Order: sequence, then structure tokens, then C-alpha cells
Amino acid sequence: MILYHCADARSFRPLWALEELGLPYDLRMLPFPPRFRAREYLDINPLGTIPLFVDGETRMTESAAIVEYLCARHSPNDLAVGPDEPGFGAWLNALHFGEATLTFPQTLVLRYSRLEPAERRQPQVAQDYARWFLARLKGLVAILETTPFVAAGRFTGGDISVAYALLLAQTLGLDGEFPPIVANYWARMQDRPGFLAAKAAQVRASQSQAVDPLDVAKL
Ligand SMILES: N[C@@H](CCC(=O)N[C@@H](CS)C(=O)NCC(=O)O)C(=O)O
Repeated sequence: MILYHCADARSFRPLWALEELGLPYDLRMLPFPPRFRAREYLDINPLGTIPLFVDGETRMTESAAIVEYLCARHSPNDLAVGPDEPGFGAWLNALHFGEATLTFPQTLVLRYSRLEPAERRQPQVAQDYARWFLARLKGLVAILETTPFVAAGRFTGGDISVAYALLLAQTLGLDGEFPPIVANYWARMQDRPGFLAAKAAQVRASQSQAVDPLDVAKL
């Protein structure tokens, strides 16, 4: 399995899943954003986005779908929730909630507060979408008030999808506004050996491949 990755970008979701599952993989680091800083990447992924995940004939570019694929295939009754389990709907919802509801608004914050050249930045847009993201955390608070994980009462790929959005929020400096129950969940997620192993793997791979990750936190 090959994973094309930029440090702490959405490709961190499949990287974390690979580490939780203890699977062998080839991690190919790219500078961010690859569309501009690694033009040759467009030859293998015309979208220019990361992740790109390759497993034999399978090619995938949606981070939450790759997490679902890996968990369903390699850990159907543990990191994935089966269709016969009561938490099945909650797990699918969490996989999508993490990306569509919690990550998407933050991409506008990233773009209009950091990525665009100074004259194109839009502080009002960045501020509005930061608020939007923080308001959407109410959905996570409601879940965590009844259970320590987002589905099935155990750690699953759904937690990887949701907690990645919290990692991005930390990068953007929004974590100080997490409600206490979310801050506690985020601390628990960061303590997981799989999370720490994924963090270490991206540092090692950046160094050995001599890729300057241009971590978004440094922009
Ligand atoms: N919905 C996709 C989004 C992929 C995506 O937009 N990735 C971002 C990084 S977090 C990217 O590659 N941005 C650089 C660009 O758009 O050029 C997913 O969840 O993987």
C-alpha cells in the first residue's frame, strides 16, 4: 500500500489508520500544497490533492473513505462497525461528519487566513468559518455526553475522521475554544499509540526523503 501524504494534512487520517492497524505501507511525503510545490504529482493524481492511496488496482483520494476501506478490510469487528451492530449508523455518520461538517469550514479559514497572498486574504471569511466550525462542535458534544467514543462505545475509524478535524483546528489555533468535553476527547485521541506512531512516521519520512513539509502551522 502506498500513501501520498503532506504532514498533518487530511492524509493523516489514513496514516493514523494504518498505524492503528499495524499494516505495512510506503509513505511518500510531498511538500504542501503539492499542486504548486510538486507539479509532477499531478501526473499521478490530476486533482493535485492529498491523500492519494494506492492498494494494487485500488486508487482512492478521499481520506475518510480510505479509513473506512482499511478498517472494513483489516479490522471489521474492531476499528470498523459492522452493519449488524447497533453503532453502524453512528460510525458511518462520524466518518462523514469529520470531513464534510468539521473539516470543510476549516479549509476556508486556512485558505483565507494563511494560504492566499496577503492582498487576497479575507479576515472576515476566516473568522466566519472559524465560528461555523466551532458551532458545529455542538454535534460532537452531544455524542460525547453519552459515550466516550463516536460510535459503538469503542475506538473506531469514526474517531480518526472526527479527531483529524480537531488536529487541523489545533494547527489553526482554534483549539483554545474547544468545549471542555471536546478538549478531553482530543487529549485522549492524541495519547493513542497509533496517533503518536503516525506523527513519528511523518517526521521520519520527511527527513529520510528530504522533503520540507512546510507544515501549515508554519505558514
Ligand atoms: N475531501 C478530501 C479533500 C482532499 C483535500 O482537499 N486535501 C487537501 C489537504 S488537507 C489538499 O490537498 N489541498 C491542496 C490543494 O487543494 O491544492 C479528503 O477528505 O481527502
